[in-house]
Amino acid sequence: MTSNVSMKCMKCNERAVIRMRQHRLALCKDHYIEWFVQQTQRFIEKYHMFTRDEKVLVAVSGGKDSLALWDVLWQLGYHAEGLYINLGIDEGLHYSNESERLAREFAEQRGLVLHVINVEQAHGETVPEIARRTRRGRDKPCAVCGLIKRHDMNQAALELGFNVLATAHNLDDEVAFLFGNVFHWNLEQMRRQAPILPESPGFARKVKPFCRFSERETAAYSLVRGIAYIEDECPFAEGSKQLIYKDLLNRLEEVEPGAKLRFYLGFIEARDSGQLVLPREEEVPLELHPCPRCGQPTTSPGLCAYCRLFECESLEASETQRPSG
Ligand code: Q46
Ligand code: ZN
Ligand code: ZN
Repeated sequence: MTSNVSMKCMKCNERAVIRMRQHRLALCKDHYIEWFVQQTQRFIEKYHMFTRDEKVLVAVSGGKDSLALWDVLWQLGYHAEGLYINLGIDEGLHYSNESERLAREFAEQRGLVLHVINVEQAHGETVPEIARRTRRGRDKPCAVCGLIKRHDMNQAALELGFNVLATAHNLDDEVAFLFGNVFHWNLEQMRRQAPILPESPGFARKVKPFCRFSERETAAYSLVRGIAYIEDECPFAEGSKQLIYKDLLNRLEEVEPGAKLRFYLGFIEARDSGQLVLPREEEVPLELHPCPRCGQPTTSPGLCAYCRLFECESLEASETQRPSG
């Protein structure tokens, strides 16, 4: 959004509400909504994410990106239902309960179906409580939280009969993730990072229809559509490496508009065309078998990392499930 009141929409000459330097485009409210919805449809088709015959489960956090994604898919006429996972992060801020309230309100206003998983009701402990029992989660619950979310989202998609799981990762998320992977030479993660991860036995297809929109663009869409979303960040996000990378990349974008999009698309193109060669799946064999407790595929010889979280008091949640990317 911009405070430049004299700027005009390039389609109708009305007052523009946003100027996107990287696209050389300024648009009024109505034309911005139209552009944003059409672009999403273009990305869905370009990356063969899903068709109108498929049911899509949208992972909803109550934040601007995920509610915007659900709103756009609803406007485009897709069969999209929501999934909210209440993590029990309520210390001080009532973050989880407030975001659940906003997700429910959004769904009710549009007559949409929202599925809710409550971690504390399911396991008798909140995510921060579960994390505190593990070595990796003692200081910060994010690794354990990510493991729980990935597991629950995939399981819910399969059990509810959805073969497509949509998340609202935006360009800023993707570029920060890519930057971190390059910085640490995490080739395995670089191989998997993509707008779409095809389904495989035991795993739903994962798609990211907003991967080419900047955070500023998704925020502007939510604002002009009047979507009520949780504005607070999760309290545990503070000081994360992802936020530091985002800050660095935003500074770069200021002096070089379009740098983030070029970095992301350049990587995807170089990898997918074979110019950039990363280890292929066959060279990194992963023997998957169903977890005896939850049935989800795992590389672990016994219970999967998720089920081991609930086994005993001090287990380390090693990463044995396929990362969601
Ligand atoms: S919700 Fe969970 Fe995030 Fe909060 S505890 Fe960390 S991983 S920051 S996306
Ligand atoms: Zn206009
Ligand atoms: Zn399991």
